[in-house]
Amino acid sequence: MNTRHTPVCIIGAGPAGLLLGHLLRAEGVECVVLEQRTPDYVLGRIRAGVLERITVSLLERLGLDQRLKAEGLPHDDVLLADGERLIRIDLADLVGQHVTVYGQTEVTRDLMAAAVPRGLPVIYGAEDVRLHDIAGDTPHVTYTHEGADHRIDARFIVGCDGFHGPSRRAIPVGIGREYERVYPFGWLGILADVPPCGAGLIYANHERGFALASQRSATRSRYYIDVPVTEDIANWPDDRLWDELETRLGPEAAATVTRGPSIEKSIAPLRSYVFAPMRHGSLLLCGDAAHIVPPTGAKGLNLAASDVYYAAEALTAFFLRHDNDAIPRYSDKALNRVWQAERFSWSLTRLMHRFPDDGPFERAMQVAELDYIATSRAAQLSFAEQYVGLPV
Ligand code: RFL
Ligand code: PHB
Repeated sequence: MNTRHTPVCIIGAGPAGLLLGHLLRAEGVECVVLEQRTPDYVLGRIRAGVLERITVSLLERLGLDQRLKAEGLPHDDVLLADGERLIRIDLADLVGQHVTVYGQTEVTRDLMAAAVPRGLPVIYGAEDVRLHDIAGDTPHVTYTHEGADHRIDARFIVGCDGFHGPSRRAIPVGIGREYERVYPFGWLGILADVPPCGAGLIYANHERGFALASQRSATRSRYYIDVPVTEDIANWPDDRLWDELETRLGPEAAATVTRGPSIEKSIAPLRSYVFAPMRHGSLLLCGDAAHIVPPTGAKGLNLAASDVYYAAEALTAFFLRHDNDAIPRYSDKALNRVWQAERFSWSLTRLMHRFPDDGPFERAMQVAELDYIATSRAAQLSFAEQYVGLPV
């Protein structure tokens, strides 16, 4: 068994794990990141696209924002379509902020490229990662790598290993509580190298279902529609998907859609989930390891970034200022923002999707809420404040 010691062992090299690793390294706190997959596999996952201020500011703070500044697309507004009209929420006018469209893949690529130059050790292909003795002050992690057994002794372990990783599961049953809502549909996404729809970011609630128009760059589009969670992707050849998207987005937006062959197409189930508390003993959880939001509010990656902000703050207070109170405060601070984002994502999902069990009353509630948003500056302000992200 090869054993090494490090103050912080981070499990998972997705955006949360890499961002935390860089923030700790920048403060001089040593850490090691363990990732079960290969770099190519991690970069192959097409996920988030909309960055809030907190995510952008952490990349700025690390000086890893050159490509983001050059290629990220600031969006001053977001649109809600209800089959008849386009309701424009002017983020810049309402709250003086914008969101930035820059793919999660690109964020991860930038963080990955800086790891070696900045001395952040990331071990890819770490198999059978297990957490031990997390309740006390001397936890350790075991794993195998290229056939050999390894052990890392750490003062803290941070679980950034996503919803299916081993960290959250290492917490004994009965210590935490799970809050969950599973939705009866998934999002069928398509990525295509065609110019994006001219109207910008549009969330549409059409009688045939939900649609979202987004983008990755001036030449790459990302669209979604909702489908039953049991749907087989083989039923959705590109032409059928483009037809359905155009119908659901409505004629005004559809007129600016450019079609093209898909370069990626997949179905993602929708779920709301929170595990609380987000710390047990020497284990802290960050990002999807602790919570999932439906993608409707574009909050998942941004919540991972705010968790990491709080975790880095607590860990640096512990190691650099010998402040023993910061770690116990981590979970409450992080959860405060998590619950706000959970509520927003859940309510936007409720507003913009046709649920199979909904009747005329539920539909009337959607129409009333969309009318309120369309006509009230106060309603738009509330939406905008949450869409650009509440302060950390
Ligand atoms: P990740 O990205 O899942 O990374 C976890 C990492 O841990 C590794 N891992 C392990 N490593 C070692 N040992 C093990 N046993 C391990 N098990 C797992 C994994 O291989 C992986 O590398 O979690 P992280 O870092 O917390 O990041 C969270 C985000 O990825 C996620 O919240 C977002 O993608 C959600 N999301 C969106 N978020 C936004 O903020 N804005 C968006 O516009 C947005 N759109 C989306 C989304 C998610 C989607 N899907 C597919 C769920 C759109 C979609 C369709
Ligand atoms: C995306 O571009 O992938 C995207 C945009 C907005 C969302 C979710 C995903 O709410």
